[in-house]
Amino acid sequence: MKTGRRHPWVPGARCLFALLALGVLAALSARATGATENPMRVQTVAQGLEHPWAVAFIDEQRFLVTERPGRMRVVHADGRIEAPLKGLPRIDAAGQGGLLDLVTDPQFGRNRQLYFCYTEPGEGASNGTALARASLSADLRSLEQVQVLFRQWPKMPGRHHFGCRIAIDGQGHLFLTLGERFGAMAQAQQLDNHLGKIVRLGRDGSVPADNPFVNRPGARPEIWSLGHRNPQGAAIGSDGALWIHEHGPQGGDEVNRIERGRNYGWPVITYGEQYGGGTIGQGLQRLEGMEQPLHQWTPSIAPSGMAFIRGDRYGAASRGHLIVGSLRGNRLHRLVWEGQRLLREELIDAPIGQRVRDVRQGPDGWLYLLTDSAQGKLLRLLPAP
Ligand SMILES: [Ca+2]
Repeated sequence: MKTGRRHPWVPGARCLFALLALGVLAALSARATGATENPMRVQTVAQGLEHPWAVAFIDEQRFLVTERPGRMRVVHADGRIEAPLKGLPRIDAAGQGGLLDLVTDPQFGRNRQLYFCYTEPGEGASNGTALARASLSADLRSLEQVQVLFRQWPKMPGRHHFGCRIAIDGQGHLFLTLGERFGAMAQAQQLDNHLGKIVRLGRDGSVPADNPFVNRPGARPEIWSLGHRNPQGAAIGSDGALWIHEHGPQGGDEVNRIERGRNYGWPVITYGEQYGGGTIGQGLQRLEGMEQPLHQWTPSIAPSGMAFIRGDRYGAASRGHLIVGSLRGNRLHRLVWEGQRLLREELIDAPIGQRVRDVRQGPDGWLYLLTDSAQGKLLRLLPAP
């Protein structure tokens, strides 16, 4: 009997057509966003870190990790997490503030020195980003000779936009990114304060004589660039320059290559808008005398942490690629450059599952990630098998 019997091929064909249609749609949408699948895998090195913010490297077996509530710990490659180091200064850990970035000195193997930035409490309810230098004790249990090298001025009440990424260039200069503290965005355009600036210092905290505004009356001599919002990623490129990214408001997250004395525009120009909609200022995206970002993300990805791939761990073709963490998408973005021109952007498909706070390359050549949660992880990023 034929009636009532459905040919077994028919539902299979429907499924096949549906899958094909989905595949075409996925390919089109990937092309539209410039994003392609880019599989990688992750290994968990350690877990149970409370809102970890920055990772640095003692050697190939030991890490230093900051936790935003105000702790710095030694973490071992086998996953052991030590008790917090003693000797940290007072830290105002609330909102986005706390113990934030950390880098080791280029001569760390000899001098055991490191630099960290944090939210320093001030008078009343005020606070501000500060940068300190310290030595790691031989027994790895404490920080010694802690010295504050720089304090953002003015301190302000609030819990937002501390910036606080540190990078050291090939000449040994320290760069520190500083947010505009959210309530004072117009100050990012003024040279008489450190809000919304990047500063450049000697590693002893001194002001280099060739900083751009040292001879300008009323200007803060530490300033290297101005017009920033809240930069939370910084790395030195293979061109020797400082590259950063910064959070936009609603949309308009940016990648910038920082040049001496330049104005990066916030809040006069931006590709973002007010939270909930509406222009910022006059709603300008470009203005003479203000730098354009090399790349911008609208909608925002909430970038945090970045590293340029050096060496061949991920294949020679990956050298120079910029890997950016995203707090919003629980993932990584890969940016491929030709000089300062973005050739393409890809999403890295790796099972991270939490907000990415930091991205660094270790002395072993692997990239390490921190995930920002109450049970944060230190992850190692590996090529897909
Ligand atoms: Ca800008």
